[in-house]
Amino acid sequence: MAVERTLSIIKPDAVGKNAIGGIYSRFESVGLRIVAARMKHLTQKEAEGFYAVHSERPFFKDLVSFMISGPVMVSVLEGENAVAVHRDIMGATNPKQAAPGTIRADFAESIDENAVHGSDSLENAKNEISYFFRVTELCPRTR
Ligand code: DGI
Repeated sequence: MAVERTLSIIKPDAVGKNAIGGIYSRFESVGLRIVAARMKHLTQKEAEGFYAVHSERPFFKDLVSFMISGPVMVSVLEGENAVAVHRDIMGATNPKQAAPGTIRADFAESIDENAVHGSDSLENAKNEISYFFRVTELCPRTR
């Protein structure tokens, strides 16, 4: 299996619940390494740009308002099969359908405020990482 990188966002609801450490523990417990991280309060333009693929969806406006309602923690996670491993531990988009023990089952209340984002393909991961980080800001582990 290849070593991959994926983009994680801990969304404003989870940051507001003081759950950054709890969610980072979930990443580390499955072997995902945090190789870049930044806390950020997204601007409306940044949130709209990040979710541009959903711009025609009925929930787009609410999604953008939610994403700018408080700071987020944006991170790059690295590990074997990182994109799929991260998606698995996040759980389903709707927390009510998320498997027990997943991040969304344990930290999220609703589909509108679902605690975390994770890239859904390697190609999207590359684009999403470069949306937030320069190559020189990534810190591969040396030990
Ligand atoms: O990759 P995901 O975050 O699991 O899901 P996605 O890329 O399909 O959608 C991005 C976000 O948009 C998702 O985390 C929550 C919101 N969303 C997606 N589908 C719906 C939705 N929000 C509402 N209210 N209703 C939806 O059907």
